[in-house]
Order: sequence, then C-alpha cells, then structure tokens
Amino acid sequence: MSTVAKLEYAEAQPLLATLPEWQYQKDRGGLIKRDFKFSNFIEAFGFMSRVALLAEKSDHHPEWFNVYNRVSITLTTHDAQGLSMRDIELARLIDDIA
Ligand code: HBI
Repeated sequence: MSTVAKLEYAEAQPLLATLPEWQYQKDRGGLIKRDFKFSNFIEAFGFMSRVALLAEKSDHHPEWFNVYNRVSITLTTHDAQGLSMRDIELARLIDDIA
C-alpha cells in the first residue's frame, strides 16, 4: 500500500477556503463533498465522463452518486485514511470542468 500524507483539518482549512463549493466533513478521517445539478441526465453523465478520464489519469477516484441530473461527489483518500492533497487537486480539476 502506498503512503499518502493525510491533511489534518488545520492544514486543510486554508486550502478549503479556495474551494468554497466543497463542504468538509470529519467522517472517515476527513472528506469533502459537493453536489451538482445539470439540465438533464446527458449533461450530468457527460460531466461524469470528463471527471472519470481525469481521475484515471491521476489514479485518484471520486465516490459519487447520480440520479438523473444530479451528481453528488465525495473525495477522500483511502490510502491516507482521510483528506489528502490528491483530493484538493481533484476538487480543483472538477471545479474547472463544472
Ligand atoms: N482513489 N479516492 C481514492 N483514494 C485512494 O486512496 C485511491 C484512489 N484511487 C486509486 C488508489 N488509491 C490506488 O493508489 C490504490 O489504492 C490501488
């Protein structure tokens, strides 16, 4: 198992301030969530496809839930048992796509 540094809340806080759409929760050692709403399923799925390609490229993957035009994304790092820079970086890329 690879080791990834976990971001403690105090370290994460200034980074999270640059990601205002993402909500921090202390569950599972720390995670961030954001909910998206699109005009229809195709728009939502197109967004998910673009995120999937980026996720695969960086080997860091979202947990998500989709119903029709809504997508809820949770980012956390299993290898860190909490939030890491990988989540912050993926959240930035997702914000750019959205
Ligand atoms: N995605 N969110 C998330 N967290 C991980 O720890 C993670 C991942 N994708 C791949 C991955 N780790 C790999 O490093 C291995 O665990 C296979």
